[in-house]
Amino acid sequence: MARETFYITTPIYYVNDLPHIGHIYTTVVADTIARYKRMRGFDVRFLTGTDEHGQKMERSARARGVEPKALADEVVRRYHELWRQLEITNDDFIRTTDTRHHAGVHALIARMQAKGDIYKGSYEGWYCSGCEAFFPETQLVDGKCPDQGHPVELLKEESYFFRLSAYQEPLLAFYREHPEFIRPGTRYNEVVRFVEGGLKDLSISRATITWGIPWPGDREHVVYVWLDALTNYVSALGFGSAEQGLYEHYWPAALHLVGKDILRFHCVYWPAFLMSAGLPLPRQVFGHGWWLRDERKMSKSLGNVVRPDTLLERFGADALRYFMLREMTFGSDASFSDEGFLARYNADLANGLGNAASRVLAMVRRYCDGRTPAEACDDSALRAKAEQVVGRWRETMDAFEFHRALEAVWELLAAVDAYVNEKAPWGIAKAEGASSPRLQHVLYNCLESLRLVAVMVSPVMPAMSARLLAQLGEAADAQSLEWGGLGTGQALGPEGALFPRADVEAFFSEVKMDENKPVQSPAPAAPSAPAPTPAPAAQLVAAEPIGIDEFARVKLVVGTVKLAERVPKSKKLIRLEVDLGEGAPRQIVGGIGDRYQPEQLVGRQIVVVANLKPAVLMGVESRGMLLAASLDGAPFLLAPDGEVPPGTGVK
Ligand code: ME8
Repeated sequence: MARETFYITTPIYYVNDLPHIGHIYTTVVADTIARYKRMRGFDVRFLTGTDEHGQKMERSARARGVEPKALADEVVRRYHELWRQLEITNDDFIRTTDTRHHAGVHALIARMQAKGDIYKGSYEGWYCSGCEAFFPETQLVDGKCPDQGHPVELLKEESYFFRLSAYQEPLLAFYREHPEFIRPGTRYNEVVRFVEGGLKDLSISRATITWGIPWPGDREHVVYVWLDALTNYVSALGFGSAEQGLYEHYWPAALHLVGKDILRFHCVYWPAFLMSAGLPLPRQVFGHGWWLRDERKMSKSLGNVVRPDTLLERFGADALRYFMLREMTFGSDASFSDEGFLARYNADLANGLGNAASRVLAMVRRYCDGRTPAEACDDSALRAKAEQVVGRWRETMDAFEFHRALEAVWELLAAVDAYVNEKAPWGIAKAEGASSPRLQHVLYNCLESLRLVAVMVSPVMPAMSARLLAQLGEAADAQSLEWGGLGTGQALGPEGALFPRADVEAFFSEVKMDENKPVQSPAPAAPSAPAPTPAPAAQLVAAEPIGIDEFARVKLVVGTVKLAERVPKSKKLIRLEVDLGEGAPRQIVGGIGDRYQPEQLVGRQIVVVANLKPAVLMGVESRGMLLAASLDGAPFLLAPDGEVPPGTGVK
């Protein structure tokens, strides 16, 4: 029998700036659902990608002096890298600059034209380039865009229009017949109210920008970026091309996963376009909440985003994925903070999961010679608890209640702990010897519970799940959720802490150092003339120009490193004693220990900011800062081109 298909998509992300935690969130949730559905036997297709056209992109590229496509290529490279690090299992990655996508957009427009839904007119009104959306004057809030408070500008241009007004009633009828189309329920009500309020025809072309898909048959216009972008969901399946097999197999989508900021585009415009084109509508749009910082949505335009690099680098993809799914009630807003992350990391992962696993595994090594007990045991309260948790996990995963699914799994971990305390295997070993069947049964029950935990967390923490399964001697992709699946008498795999405890103090002092570095934004160098060699992963510093006087206030000097040693308990920090020609050497702490060994530094000349206010880093005072080029977070020390006396000025 053919397996049921499950086509899941994320929004395609703008490439005017680097990805942040919000983009990661949607993509990680989509990946978790895709992995879960695959586990449940669905024929899954998972799409993500990038939205590369439009006014915002055209302007961002212009401001950096580069071509939009070059900026897009650079940011897309970062997206690919990030999705690889986060173990995202997308089957395809669509870019709206792909030729296959253009074909899909033209095919959709042709169908809408054939239906008589497109006409030419003149648009006059307000446009928000932050949201790439038109707003009637009555909707503006304090003269700004009502959705996100971006500035708006008055547009007056010739435009093609889509008869959106004709779809008000069909849309309302569709929502009534398919209440599951919009989730969660509160968002369903918002959308219905919005449509009941009346729909105006929608401008779907732009004549004053050029960075877009040319309007079919009219070179003066490009396609409005949202009509362009939404079509990705079908163009990625080959809609509009000669090869439509994937489209026929997977469309309509089972789930468009989006943030609540773009619900209207997905629940009003997109179904109306599809109705006009005579194509089936997606089965569900889920609008999740926002990660907030200081009570405001984190967004590139607001400049308050959390970039994932530090957390990912220090704690790995699994920890970040876990935090996001456990902390946010899917559908509601939540606050993102490093403190919150570290607290959960230590409590749930290092302590809860890590300790339970290492405690049980250590006993099996000790009492069972490092092999799973030879005999399974059926009758225990732990088995009843595990089966109840598996049931709840399935129900809550099916309902996309990830935090509750994880809560259930952690209940099982707590039950394992309580069971160990109650049964006291060490007591049994003492009284009855290590070969006691009772001892073997108790340990089997604990191991089997851990195996179920590993399988249940696999959609969220794939790498950790594989590691724990390997430690239990199981295949890394074992998936059975039936009690008793653990092999008997099999050798345990390699030891090792699943999540080493985080030193919160060390983390914050190192992060503070990183924050002193300038914020970088992507921009390929060499604007127009082709460079003979490609510019290195070029990132221009987005900074305000300063005068020479301001620069002169920074005292840069050359110093010779006399001593270098690691700061205890820190991965990155190295304490240096540097001769700056002042008599006594200066103590400077640098975050360069990832790339340099202390012994490589002694005798070397470096460049130092000599008049920086002293700072204390992990308890060590630093009286200056060394300079290094930073490539993807890795430091490359700066030095003069030939040896100069210590204290020589740099200008
Ligand atoms: O809107 N919290 O792209 P975009 C949670 N190109 N999720 C967030 C978030 C936050 N603070 N900020 C962003 C676009 N997101 C269009 C989409 S689709 C045809 C075109 C996530 O780069 C969330 O999924 O602005 C949101 O919908 C998406 O990023 C917006 O990304």
